[in-house]
Formats: sequence, C-alpha cells, structure tokens
Amino acid sequence: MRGAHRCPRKIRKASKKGGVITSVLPHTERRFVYKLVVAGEGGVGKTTLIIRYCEGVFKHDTRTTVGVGFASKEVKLRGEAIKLQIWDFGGEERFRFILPAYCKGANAAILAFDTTRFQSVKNLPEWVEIIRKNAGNIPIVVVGTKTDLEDKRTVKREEGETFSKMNKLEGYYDVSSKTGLNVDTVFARVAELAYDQAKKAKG
Ligand SMILES: Nc1nc2c(ncn2[C@@H]2O[C@H](COP(=O)(O)OP(=O)(O)O)[C@@H](O)[C@H]2O)c(=O)[nH]1
Ligand SMILES: [Mg+2]
Repeated sequence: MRGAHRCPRKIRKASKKGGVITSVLPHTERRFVYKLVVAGEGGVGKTTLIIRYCEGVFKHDTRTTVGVGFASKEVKLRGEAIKLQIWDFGGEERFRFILPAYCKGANAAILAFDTTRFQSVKNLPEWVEIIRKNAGNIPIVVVGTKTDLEDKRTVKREEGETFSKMNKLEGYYDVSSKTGLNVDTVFARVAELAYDQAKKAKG
C-alpha cells in the first residue's frame, strides 16, 4: 500500500554504499509518517534546501551528498502530528543505480532545478519518469532554486510553471535557501498533498 497512513514499524534506510539496512522506529505513539524524496541533478541545492527547512539556516559548505542522506521533521497538519522523512539523493551519475530504491515507497516528491543553470531543467523529464516508475502517481512539486542570485538567473518562473503544468505536476515555486523564500511553504504543501493522497487511498 502506498500512502503509509500510520507509523510503519520498519523504515528502510539506504546505507552510504547503497545497500539497504533496516531500522526500527519507536512505536510509542500513533503518527503519520511520510517519505518525501528530493530529486534533481547534483549541485541544484537539494541538501541546502533540506538543511534550510530542517534547521532554519543557510549552509554554504554542504559537502557533496554521498549516496543518500536523511533528515526528518515533525509538522502539524490539520491537527495531526506528521513526521516527514526527507530523503536526499546524491545526484551523481555513479549513484544512479540506487534510484529505484530511493524512490520506492515515497509519498511525495520535490523536484528541483537551478534557476541559474538551464542545463538542470533538461533533466527534469527523466526525473519525473524515474519517480513515476518507482513510486507511482505520487504528488510532485517543482522548485526552481537559488532565486536570490537574480542577476545570474537564466530560467524564468514561467518556465517552471509551464513544465509543471505540461507534466501534470502539483505546481511550481521559486525558492531560495539563502533568503528562505518559499522553503517552508513548499514542504508544507508537499506534506499536505501526501496527507490528502494517503487519506484518499485509505478511503
Ligand atoms: N546563493 C545560493 N546558493 C545556493 C542556494 N542553495 C544552494 N546553494 C549553493 O549551491 C551549491 C550546491 O548546493 P547543494 O545543496 O550541495 O546541492 P545538491 O547537490 O543538489 O545537494 C552549494 O555551494 C550551495 O551553497 C541558494 O538558495 N542560494
Ligand atoms: Mg546534496
């Protein structure tokens, strides 16, 4: 069943080598746990975005993510405590073999490109395909990163919006991990979409 609408006993965790180990979450309270994947090519700012959201700071020196990183955050949504498990893919070519495991069981995705690097937009269709193939019809929200770098910007907001519309995704947001623009909004939106989809699946 997609849409893990209650606390699963076991959460699968990929190790740095891409293998899968299993860890057990404390099972003390009933919670909604959602897996969010953040996708997009290396250097677009995925790790920085996750750190900004989880810790509220802009970190310059995020080392290149090796394999898969994890973060989690608890949020309140419609009076419920929701735990977001945020998966951070090290988008390098040599780690592509773990992509199916990375996407599997995801409840929603954030698909990121860099608004200062047009090349990062070109790979988006491939990412949508990988997500759809391995996680099914989950909500995907598109974000254009680094919008504080206004004079370096080469991809307009309209292009992000058009991409989202053409691919029937759940909208587009300009974001900046430096200024914090739309960071909380995007994660709140994705959490809401995951919650609604899980609720619908459960009936
Ligand atoms: N100015 C600016 N730089 C950013 C922003 N987000 C990320 N960066 C920089 O972009 C580089 C790559 O970011 P990182 O999060 O490691 O990308 P990842 O490979 O997608 O995880 C780092 O040097 C970050 O400091 C942003 O919102 N504004
Ligand atoms: Mg990274």
